[in-house]
Amino acid sequence: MTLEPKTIASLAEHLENAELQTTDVTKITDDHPAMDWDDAYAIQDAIRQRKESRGQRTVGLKCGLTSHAKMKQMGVTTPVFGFISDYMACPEGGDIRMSELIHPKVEAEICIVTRSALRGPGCHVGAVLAAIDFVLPGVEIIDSRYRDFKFDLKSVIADNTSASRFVVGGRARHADELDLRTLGVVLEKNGEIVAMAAGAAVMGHPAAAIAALANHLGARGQEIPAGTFIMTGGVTEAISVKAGDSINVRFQDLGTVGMRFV
Ligand code: 0L1
Ligand code: MG
Repeated sequence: MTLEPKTIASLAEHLENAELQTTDVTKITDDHPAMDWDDAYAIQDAIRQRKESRGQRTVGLKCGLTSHAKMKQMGVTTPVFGFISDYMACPEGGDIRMSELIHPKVEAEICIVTRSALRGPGCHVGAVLAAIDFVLPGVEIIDSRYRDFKFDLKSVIADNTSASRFVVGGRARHADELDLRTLGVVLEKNGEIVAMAAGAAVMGHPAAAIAALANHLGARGQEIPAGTFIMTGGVTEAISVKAGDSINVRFQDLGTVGMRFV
């Protein structure tokens, strides 16, 4: 780590204020170019502690930048990991208020809930499949606090990987009823298809994203506990939305997840 604890705390406050006040900021590595990966995750952890100390519960984990389409869109080659809080959950088929967001984009994501704990190093797709309780379809609404989504990986990790809102819906299924690699996803905006992909777009298999998360946490002496809700990352590139837009995502064998931006 290169940053002092007080700098980590003040960057966490700076980024969380940007989220809560719906204002964009410039990427934090501009002022802290020597910041390393541990600093970035320490700032994210400090944001999580700030939320939890106000009574907001952490209700899941997220993998980001896990598909080639997303990596290409953002010009990166490494996945990132974050957390989601209770207030980020929005009802399926409901309205999402643009006034609470800066410049949201939507991502269609295959989500899972674990039945048993997963711990790296050495976690792999087989171990993940054995640990999945059920699979459900979701949409993540990302909203980078950085102006025009201009950031580098360390800045975006510190900003809790742009986590903002999420919607789950459709029909939960057991993993052994599905082939997560060939599971098709069609994303519609205002009734028109704007993106489509299959589960394999996510690191070859969505379970590989969860294995990467377990290995990331394992390197930090942590695990994915049993009963954890995890979003495996957008299968396609992220799609910008504005007030008045309706999003509907059709997941093969899992049903549909929809929402409207108002
Ligand atoms: O969930 C994601 O893939 C987002 C990761 C952060 C980068 C972004 O804001 O696009
Ligand atoms: Mg995402």
